[in-house]
Amino acid sequence: MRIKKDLSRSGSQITDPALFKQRRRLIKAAAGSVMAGFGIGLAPLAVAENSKVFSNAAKSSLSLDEKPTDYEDVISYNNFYEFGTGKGDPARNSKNFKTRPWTLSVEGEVAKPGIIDIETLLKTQTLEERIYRLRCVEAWSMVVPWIGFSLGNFLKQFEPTSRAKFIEFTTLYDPEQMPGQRVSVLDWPYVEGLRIDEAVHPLTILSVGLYGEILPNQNGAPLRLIVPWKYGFKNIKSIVKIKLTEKMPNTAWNIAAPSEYGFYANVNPSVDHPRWSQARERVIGGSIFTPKRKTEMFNGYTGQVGHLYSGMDLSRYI
Ligand SMILES: Nc1nc2c(c(=O)[nH]1)N[C@H]1C(S)=C(S)[C@@H](COP(=O)(O)O)O[C@H]1N2
Ligand SMILES: [Mo]
Repeated sequence: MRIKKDLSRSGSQITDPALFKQRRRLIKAAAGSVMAGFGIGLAPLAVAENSKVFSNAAKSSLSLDEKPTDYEDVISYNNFYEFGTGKGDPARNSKNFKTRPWTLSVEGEVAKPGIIDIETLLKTQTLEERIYRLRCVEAWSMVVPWIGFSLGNFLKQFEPTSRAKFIEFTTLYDPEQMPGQRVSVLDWPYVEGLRIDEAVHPLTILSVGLYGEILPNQNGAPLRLIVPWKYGFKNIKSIVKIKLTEKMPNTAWNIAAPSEYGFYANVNPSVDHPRWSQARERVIGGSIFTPKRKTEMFNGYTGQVGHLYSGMDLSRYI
């Protein structure tokens, strides 16, 4: 169920530091209630106006009914090569990353291209909480309560043309702020892409927050993609440009290692990465005794997205 909200009143600005500790406690409490299955989502987080907390995000029916990974793990175990290749680097090196002012350009095969300010975007989109598993191609996974909005709904206002077959996303290029971009581990800026039917699927969201708060820098502030049936690298962070295209766009990891990373990158336990198995995944936040879990086809969404790939050989179109 979707609930209409007035985002102009309960919007999302900057946290009063005094609220920070209280917010952390509330976040923990909210996580507990999700675990207990009360389904009250983030309702307890309505702490104040002008806080960094999204008190207005209704829990989506598309959410997994699962206990999220601990907040501390979600914000300290990251892949964001712009801030370093170690899992702890993004949290350490993105502290001063400036996410305001920030604009998103929507261009290419659209009748009405536009540049939209992040604050306008936050005020005009219907935000929801979606608990989704993020499954990294490195064979680990975590469950995150994302805050976001439907990419398909968002795109409508730009009026995609009939030639729009694909969509290309681009991360900010700013080596001054992003030390990783001074090293040529990837061909910067990070780019990603989806087929248009994947992009407008109701499961696909642009995320602006997690655990009820504004997206931490290391998780891709202020705006990142979440496509829950695909490997983590599709979920491009800190997006500044969305371009609708006729041709299949390049993707950062496909450019870097075409034999290892294809365009589709659907979670698929039966297709190994050339250097390791994808059959099982390590659960982030577990102890060394926590058994790995079985990887699910399409990360568990076969019923919702399997039809998008009917007739395609998924061992070839990786
Ligand atoms: N711009 C950019 N986006 C990125 C990455 C990156 O290095 N740069 N890493 C990807 C990978 S490999 C994963 S697994 C996810 C990790 O998201 P998280 O840190 O929020 O868990 O972000 C993806 N998005
Ligand atoms: Mo990843």
